[in-house]
Parts: sequence; C-alpha cells; structure tokens
Amino acid sequence: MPKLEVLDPDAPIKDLMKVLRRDGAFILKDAASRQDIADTWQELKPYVEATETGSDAFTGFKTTRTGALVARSAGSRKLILDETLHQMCVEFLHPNCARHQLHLGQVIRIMPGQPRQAIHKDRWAWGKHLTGVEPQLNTIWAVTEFTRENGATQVVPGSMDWADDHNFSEDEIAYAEMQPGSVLVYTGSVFHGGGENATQSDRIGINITYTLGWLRQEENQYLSCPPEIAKHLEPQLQKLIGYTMGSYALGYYTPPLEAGAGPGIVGPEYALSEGTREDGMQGAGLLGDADLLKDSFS
Ligand SMILES: O=C(O)CCC(=O)C(=O)O
Ligand SMILES: [Fe+2]
Repeated sequence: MPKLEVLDPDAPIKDLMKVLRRDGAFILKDAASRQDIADTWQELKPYVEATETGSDAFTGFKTTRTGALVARSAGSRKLILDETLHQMCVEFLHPNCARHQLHLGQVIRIMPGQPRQAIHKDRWAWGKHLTGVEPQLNTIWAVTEFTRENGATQVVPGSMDWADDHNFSEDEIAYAEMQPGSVLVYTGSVFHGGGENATQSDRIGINITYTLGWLRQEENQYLSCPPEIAKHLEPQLQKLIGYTMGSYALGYYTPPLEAGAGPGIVGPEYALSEGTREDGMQGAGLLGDADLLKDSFS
C-alpha cells in the first residue's frame, strides 16, 4: 500500500520540491494552528450549511462545495497567503509564468454515504490538449480529521505521467490521512480523488488551488470577490485573486467612465452604467476603484 510523505512546513523548500516532483503530492503536517482552522470554519460554516449538494457523480450527490472564500472569510485569506505554499508556487509555477494566481477556493464537505470520487487529474479542467507545462499547484487543508473511513483524499503517488485511462487498483492508492491543520499538497498532474465516507460524520476540507497567471481560473474570482470587496484587501491578495496583469499584455482594462473618453468610444452599454446592467451586474460601480489596478504595469 503506497503512503504519502508527511513533511514539516519549516523544511527547506528544496526538500519539499524534491518530494513534490517525485510523488506529485505530500502532506505538510500542522501547517496551520488548530485555532486558525477552527476560527476559519466558524466563518464558513453558515455558508457551507446553506450549500446544496452536487448535481452529478463527480461533484458528489452527498458532497457540498462552497466557494467565494476570499469574500467570505478572513481565516481562509490567511490560508491562501500561506508563505510556504507561496514559495512552492514560485518554484513550481514560475518557470512558466511571471505570476501565479488563485485558481479556486472551495470548502469540500464529504457527507456520510458519499461514494469515492472517480480518480482524475485536476489539470483536465482545461481539457486534455493542455500539455507541456505544469498548470497548477493544489492544496486541501484538513478542517476535520481525514481518515480512510471518512473520505480522506485518494492519491496515486508518482502517477503524473501515467496514461489518462489507467485502471486503478486498490494497491496503487494512498489516502491523505491527516489531522486538522495539516494540508495535502498535490500537483495538477497527479491522479487523485475524494474518498468514500463510510462514517456518520462529515469530512471537511478547504481546497485552495493556484494556477499560472495566464490561464483561465476555475472559479471566477472577479465575480466571487468583486472590486467593492477586493479594494479592501491587502495588495498581495488582490493580485493573487487576479486584480493585476497575468503577464505583460494579459488582463488590462479601461475604466468605462474614464474622464476624456471620447463620445465615439463610449458605447451604448455604458449608458446603463448609472444603474444595473441587463445581466444584473452593477455598471460602472463594478469597476469603481481605478487605483486598484494602477500598479498592474509595474
Ligand atoms: O475532496 C477531496 O478530497 C478531493 C476532491 C477533488 O479532487 C476534486 O473535486 O477535484
Ligand atoms: Fe481533484
């Protein structure tokens, strides 16, 4: 039965990277304090309890997935900005991008009776034609204990280059068993999936993933954390969720009501900017704080 390595968050980054490149995954033990995890859970619990279960087998009929973590919880902002993970993103992603960004933040609650999830690679989110780069680095922070019985993530260590249609046998699968505050770190290329919950209580994890600055994010961060909220965040987090340029020419914008915009430029859609646009979004207000992106070109 394969096992995941359990490493210390204070270990040198090069040691963590060595295991990540070899196995595609490992556990960082006690990377957050139990208190921080408990506080974060208190902030997120009402949203999780109000979340509907998944609508297909992959998302899980007995699983809830709750997003918009940055807008909803100060504690999850701290997890998202974790310094060890930041360093790992730099090592792992920056060979292929100038900046990385948040890909998604999601509380995954696997409830009693949820069968195991199909084993997959998260990079398939972009389709199987994306090859030649490592597009993402992923984490799942344990909020509850993760055990084999309650749905600890299944991981196939070293499977990054295995065929997409590999048929997995039980003796290839490791389980990310860990205590609250520990975090599973895994690449977008390693095979994994949620575990079966055969117990009577929930398995709760916070899935936080990071991607190359030039790829489309899985969770739309501009809608999940719109500018009126984002402008109050620290600049590092604003940039991480996407309020910056993804690279030299990616992601610029022009404030629609910028002084001096000629009549030829102001199109009919901006005439609605005083109120609500047809799609229900606020008009100019959505892009209100032009300063937010000022340093985009720096
Ligand atoms: O919840 C888990 O343990 C893993 C879930 C997962 O891999 C996914 O939904 O993509
Ligand atoms: Fe996954």
